[in-house]
Amino acid sequence: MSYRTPAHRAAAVNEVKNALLASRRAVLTTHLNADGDGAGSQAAIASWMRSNGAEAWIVNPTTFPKNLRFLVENEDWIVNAGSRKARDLCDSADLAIVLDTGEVPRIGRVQDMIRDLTTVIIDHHQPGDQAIGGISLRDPDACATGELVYDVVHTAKGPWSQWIANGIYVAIMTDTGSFRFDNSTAECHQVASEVITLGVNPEEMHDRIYGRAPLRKYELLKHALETLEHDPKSGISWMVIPKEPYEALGIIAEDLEGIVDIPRSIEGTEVGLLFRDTSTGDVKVSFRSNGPVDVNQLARNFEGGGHMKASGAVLAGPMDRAVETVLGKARAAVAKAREEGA
Ligand SMILES: [Mn+2]
Repeated sequence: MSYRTPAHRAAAVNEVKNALLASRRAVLTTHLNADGDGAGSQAAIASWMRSNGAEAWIVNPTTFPKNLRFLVENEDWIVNAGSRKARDLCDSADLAIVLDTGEVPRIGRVQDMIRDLTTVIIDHHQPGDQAIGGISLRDPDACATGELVYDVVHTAKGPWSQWIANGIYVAIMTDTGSFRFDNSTAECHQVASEVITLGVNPEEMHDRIYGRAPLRKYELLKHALETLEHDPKSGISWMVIPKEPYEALGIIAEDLEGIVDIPRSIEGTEVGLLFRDTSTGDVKVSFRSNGPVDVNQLARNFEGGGHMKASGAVLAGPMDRAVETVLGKARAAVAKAREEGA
């Protein structure tokens, strides 16, 4: 059985495809701290638009992750948002494309730069209350934004390239936790199958993303594991990334990828949390749910958000108070979910 774009989003896919094909110069952006889905989707769209003769530039609110740069066909397409070139590109572009988020605060300083441009949004998050306006392809049923990008290129009948296929594969692989999470649907595997047929090497992609951690990540983990806690009564497990070793070891955001899976994977855990002290004094929190607790709602208590089973938020410090505040809301969310399930 080969893949077909789900009927409920076919019209939106078509509209977005037409907007992308009509553009001659587009600026692509994604959320703060791009992940494999945001960056992979950007890489795929950029290569596809370039092969159609358009210019596509990547302008992100934060640095494009080093470990995902191999996905971008030409690194010159990545432009620092703080640069003159980025401002000139945004001024002369005819389209902005926002990938893997649809909310204003999530694109940081890029919001001001693309304010006057016609905007396309391709995203699979639950809608929030500060939506970016424009031509939208939003579907929380999609396992990843990469699945929606596949729909767009598929509907346009290509042209396909290795670059497009790799970007889509990595988008889906990373957002499904390597095809483990409950968004690993039949459709998601079908799209993966299609892009493998187009030339993706799954072993190589997995190795490039997960098989090459810098030593500093594990040096940091030695410290973080000392903070690991589990509350059997509430089913909440949490861990803190301490500030001193984070800074001393030269840790960067992408080094933290996957670490939240440690508290989450403890037996009896319903909600796993990872806290990090930032240099600005704010505390970043990652939320993961193993069961019925909707951590998108939980994160929204703190003006964050994401998905039902994976989300994030930023709170004011200090750490002790942030941990207590979040644990309080998390315990209430677990109690509510248990009540509703009983
Ligand atoms: Mn995503």
